[in-house]
Amino acid sequence: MAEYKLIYFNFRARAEIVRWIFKQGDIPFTDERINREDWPEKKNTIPGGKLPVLIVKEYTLPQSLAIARFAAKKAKLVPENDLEAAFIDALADTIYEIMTEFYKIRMSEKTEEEKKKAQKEEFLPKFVLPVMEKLEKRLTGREWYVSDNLTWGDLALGVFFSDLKLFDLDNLAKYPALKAHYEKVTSLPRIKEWLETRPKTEA
Ligand SMILES: N[C@@H](CCC(=O)N[C@@H](CS)C(=O)NCC(=O)O)C(=O)O
Repeated sequence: MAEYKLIYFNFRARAEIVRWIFKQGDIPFTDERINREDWPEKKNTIPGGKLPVLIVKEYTLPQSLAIARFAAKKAKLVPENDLEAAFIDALADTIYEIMTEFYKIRMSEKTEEEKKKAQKEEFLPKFVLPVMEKLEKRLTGREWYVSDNLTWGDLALGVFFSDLKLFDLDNLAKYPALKAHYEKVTSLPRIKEWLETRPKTEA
């Protein structure tokens, strides 16, 4: 039996980064996906009542980014340099904040038309595009996001940009360095295989 069990809903959302890290690290894990209808009962059994959680031995670890960081250490995808490691944490927090803004719009009471308008006129210009401009500069002339090696920061970017169509941005054509980086990350054999075989879900 795998040493780790990731429990989440049948979505990519807050758990997908952990799945990419385990896959890239070639670390076996159980990818348990809870059906929405089973959640009210299951919720009572999860300390904190939120997903994802990672089951490690008798412990239940909450919070997607804490889980990602733990998995990345196991997968040797955290740089030894503390400052570089902190820059990856900052990147992960930035992506997390962007996604939180996106979910705020998606879960709001607005009509679908109003949501699309808010995405296009507020969310993209305020939260996404400035970050993409900065990342484009950062990645120009660089192999990876920090250090000379692949880290979980690169995987976090890969996960984020693989879902651009959620924001109605369908490609990275205007960002050549981001595009090249994305292609490199998604061509890593284990990530490529995961992208080809993972469950197809709406988000
Ligand atoms: N900060 C937490 C957020 C966890 C969270 O809000 N999870 C949502 C799904 S994305 C959830 O469990 N919702 C079901 C509920 O609250 O009953 C994390 O990143 O793990």
